[in-house]
Amino acid sequence: MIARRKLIGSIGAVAGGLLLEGCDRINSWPATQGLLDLGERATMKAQRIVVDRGALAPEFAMGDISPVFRVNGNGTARSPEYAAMVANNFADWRLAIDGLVAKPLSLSLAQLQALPKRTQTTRHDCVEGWSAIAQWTGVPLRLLLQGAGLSGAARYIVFHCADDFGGTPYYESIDLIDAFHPQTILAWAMNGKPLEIGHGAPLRLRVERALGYKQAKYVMRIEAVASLAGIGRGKGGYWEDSNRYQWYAGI
Ligand SMILES: Nc1nc2c(c(=O)[nH]1)N[C@H]1C(S)=C(S)[C@@H](COP(=O)(O)O)O[C@H]1N2
Ligand SMILES: [Mo]
Repeated sequence: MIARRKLIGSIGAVAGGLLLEGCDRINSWPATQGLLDLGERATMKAQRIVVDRGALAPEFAMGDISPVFRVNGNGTARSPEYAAMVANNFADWRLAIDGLVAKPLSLSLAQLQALPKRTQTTRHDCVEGWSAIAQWTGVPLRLLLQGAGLSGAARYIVFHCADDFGGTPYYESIDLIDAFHPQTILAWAMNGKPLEIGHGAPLRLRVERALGYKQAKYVMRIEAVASLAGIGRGKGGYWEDSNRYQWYAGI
């Protein structure tokens, strides 16, 4: 009995190994990649039908806050401009809101902090397989978009960041469902303290129904666009364009 189970187990392992190898080969074949993209788009549409995208992400108690929240991706922006803003405690930093808006805005950190704020304790889930809970305080993105007079032609909100990977600045984008979600904020505080450099000072996105790579740090500019075609290589984000991460990263 045991021997038989062992045998079946090892056959399973071998078959599994072959399957994985096969998958790798299929994945690296460009023509199949296009088909997989089609499949991914269909999955995304199906997910949107079954998932209530307005639902709130779970919120936690202060006691649940993780003692360690790892810094991931870039831990700073390396430009001299950013260093100068850090040296001046971000007094010269400005957030630009432009693109398809009636009234482009340029806001200082003090101006952002004077706007209505929301505080939420949520769990961050990185696609690499770690999670951490933190409390975030910031201004709801919808207030900024309403303040700038978002155009009816806008479909996506793009976040341009101060940091870069090999010279390409980080960028991300979300659709208007996520942009107007009540838990979508531009956070300037984490666990009751000003956002640290490692976590995206002075301002980072929290879009709580999405995976970690959507949570843009070091946000400098918020741009409303009708299409993602003109952003980077057209897939809507730094990792989407460079590493085939999915644009829709709902959780
Ligand atoms: N500007 C910028 N935003 C970013 C990244 C980055 O490298 N640069 N990394 C992303 C990834 S993959 C994750 S998991 C989170 C990490 O946020 P943390 O450093 O606060 O943990 O930020 C996201 N936003
Ligand atoms: Mo991540």
